[in-house]
Amino acid sequence: MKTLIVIAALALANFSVAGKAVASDGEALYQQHCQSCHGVERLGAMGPALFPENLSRLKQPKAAQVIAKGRIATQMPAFDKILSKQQIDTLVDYVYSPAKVTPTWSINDINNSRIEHFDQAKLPNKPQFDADLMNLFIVVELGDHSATLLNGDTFEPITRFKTRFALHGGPKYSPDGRYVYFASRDGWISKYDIYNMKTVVEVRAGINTRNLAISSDGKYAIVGNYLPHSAVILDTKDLKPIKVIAVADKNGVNSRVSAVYNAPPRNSFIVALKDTKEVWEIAYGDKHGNHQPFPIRRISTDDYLDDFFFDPQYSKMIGASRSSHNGQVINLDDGKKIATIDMQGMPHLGSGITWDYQGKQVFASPNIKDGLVSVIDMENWQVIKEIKTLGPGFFMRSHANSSYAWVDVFFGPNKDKVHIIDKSTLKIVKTIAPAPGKVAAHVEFTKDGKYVLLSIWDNDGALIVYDANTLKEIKRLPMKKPSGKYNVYNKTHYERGTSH
Ligand code: DHE
Repeated sequence: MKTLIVIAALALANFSVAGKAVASDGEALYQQHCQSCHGVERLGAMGPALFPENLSRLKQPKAAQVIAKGRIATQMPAFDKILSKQQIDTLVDYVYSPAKVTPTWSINDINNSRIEHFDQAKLPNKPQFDADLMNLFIVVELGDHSATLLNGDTFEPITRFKTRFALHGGPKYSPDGRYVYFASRDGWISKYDIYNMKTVVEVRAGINTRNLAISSDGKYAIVGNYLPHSAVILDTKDLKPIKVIAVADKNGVNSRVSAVYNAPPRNSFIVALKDTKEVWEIAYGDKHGNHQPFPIRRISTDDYLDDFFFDPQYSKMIGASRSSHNGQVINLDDGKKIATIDMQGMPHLGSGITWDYQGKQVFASPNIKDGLVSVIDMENWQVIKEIKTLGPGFFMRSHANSSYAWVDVFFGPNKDKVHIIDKSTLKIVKTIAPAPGKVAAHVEFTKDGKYVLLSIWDNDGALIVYDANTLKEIKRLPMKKPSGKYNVYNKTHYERGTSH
């Protein structure tokens, strides 16, 4: 814990937030209990930034409840055994009080933060190791903020390297698979050259960042931020900022960015806004090859949308608010809502996958509140089946060449279990518990779909390789809290069974 605090403090030390806050009970409590995750000066680190501007959708009594009971599907623990009701209320008052000076992070700050570790022009254009470049994996290890480059044929690590503190969201590959781009929760974007096994350039694109996406031509990255309320477009060559877009709805009400996505057939980025009922589409190229100036198309939505899924053609977007039981289906071409999906609990659409079932395309999503997987017909948007699981799940995966979909039970007493679902019967055919008592979560398939890699999400954890047909364990590699793993081919080819 102490190390975390020091790293977070170092990482956040050079911000333009003035002065030391006057010592108060609230601040003292914050320093003692919250700072290691929510950052120095409330700027966010592993947890989000805590300012009134970032808490507009959370009423104060609800915030007190979150502190007392923890927050579902996050790393936020319950404090009701440690803090009294009065202390919790004092903390709530503190995080809803304005910052002494509003934190800013301008295009100049972004530019000045750039670190060129290597002259990219001088690096060889050939891989410095022997492997199928399309069947490599990057495995993120949260335990010591590292990543492993793994050979997907031999399951041998090729190299292991340090990442920034607290990566979040999937790292994104360049279309040729040579580069991988990482985003950390505290705003750092790192470009890693897989051929040369080197982090070549880094830039800090925000103070509290959600994730990044890469354009289909590989030329641009977009970064979505909670703080400041901005979306930043970077040139992937050198990570220089091209444009910083201040995010506000058509009435000027500003908003955090929940997440950014690439929509390949549309040559555009989709930007999900957290605090307004709008989704944006930002074109990065037209049919004439023109790429600037990134025009914003506003799509109005009926509700706030926290979580998203796109159909494989990127013509429809399914969005859900964490506070409602409905999913909205929006036609991206005309921006109109075409259906409402009645869904139980809190579906985790971001982890949804699609496959063909009885001649139609279905979409399936785990649920972060209830123990179920919803399977939805993508023609009429009706729920075909709710598959009961042993508890709420976070991630779901499959592959076109596999008969099975894998879903974890991330939360609750069965967090060590993973279900394997037969895609043709929609029934659970096997439940495994590879490391009893430890969270088992997040799978990814090899390029050919023949093997499955699963994380034991623990500091004394492992990456386990399974035969995707026999479901037998093949290999176990010790790792430090491995979280996501990302196959170059599946990601760059937008395989239907994985996240994009
Ligand atoms: Fe994630 C992806 C949002 C908490 C691990 N998470 C994503 C994405 C979004 C998202 C929008 C897709 C972006 C992408 O991949 O580019 N996550 C959220 C939340 O809103 C939530 C619930 C609260 C928060 O703290 O932000 C949340 N996420 C978590 C965690 O607590 C997890 C388990 C641990 C961690 O790292 O913080 C976690 N999220 C992940 C991972 C991915 C991810 C490993 C990439 C999944 C993939 O396979 O692509």
